Amino acid sequence: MDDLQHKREFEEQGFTVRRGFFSREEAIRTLDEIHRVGLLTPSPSGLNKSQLTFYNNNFHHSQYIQSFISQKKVVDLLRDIIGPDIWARWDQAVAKTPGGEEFPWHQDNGYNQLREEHFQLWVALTDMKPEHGLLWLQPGSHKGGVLPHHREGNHLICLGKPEEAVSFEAQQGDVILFSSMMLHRTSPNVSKESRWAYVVEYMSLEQYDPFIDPPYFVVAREGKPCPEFLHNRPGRANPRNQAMYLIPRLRRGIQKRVREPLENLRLKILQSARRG
Ligand SMILES: O=C(O)CCC(=O)C(=O)O
Repeated sequence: MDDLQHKREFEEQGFTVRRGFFSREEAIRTLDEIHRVGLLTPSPSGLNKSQLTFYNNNFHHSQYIQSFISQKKVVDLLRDIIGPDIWARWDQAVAKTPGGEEFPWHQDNGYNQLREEHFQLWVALTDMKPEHGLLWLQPGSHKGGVLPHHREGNHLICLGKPEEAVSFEAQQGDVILFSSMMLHRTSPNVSKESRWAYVVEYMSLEQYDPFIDPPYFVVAREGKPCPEFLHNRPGRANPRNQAMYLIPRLRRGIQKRVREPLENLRLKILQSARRG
């Protein structure tokens, strides 16, 4: 398939598959780096569950990962679909060790509360056969907007049972680029080996995310790698973006400027009352 066909496939199906996009060596080196960063900067994720562990925001702590996610072949793949100017809002490595449960059907917009589509680069860091837990996608489901989800424990589950879903066996280094609106799940790991995926979430520099704190990692400008951190939130100059997130921004402002200081004051008063 040529680049145009991959672009069409993405538009129609909501995903495109690139086998052998990274070499086994690159996948192994990246997994080593994720272990290193995870040990240095442990930050437990709210999504963790028994044998399922998420390691978030690795690129903030690793120059190797910054280069990995902004290298030329990645930018070439992304720019046909996202456009020439790109930033990375988030990344996560997902470890599913033996006995790891299903990660149920959801859209990533259900979790992050963003209203627009962004773009998920999913990388197999280990080989994935059915027994390790596969990635399942519902082709075309990115076209229906953000669907209702309900909460079960710390996970969200999309209502409705996808029909005609497809699963992907993968080898280390295979890549699937999919829409954040795509309905997807991963199946349980019933093998004796750990399964690792790495997901980077990209947006156009014109797109806005009111929920992520600075600095913001720019991946490409004018279709070329341009790794750098910015302090100013991408897309903030556009009044449409500001208007779209008016209520969540107000809520966040109240949380940061009123609720958190009040809670800190309450804790200080409690501590000094206990001491005195
Ligand atoms: O288990 C995985 O590989 C991916 C989990 C997932 O679906 C997600 O992070 O959105």
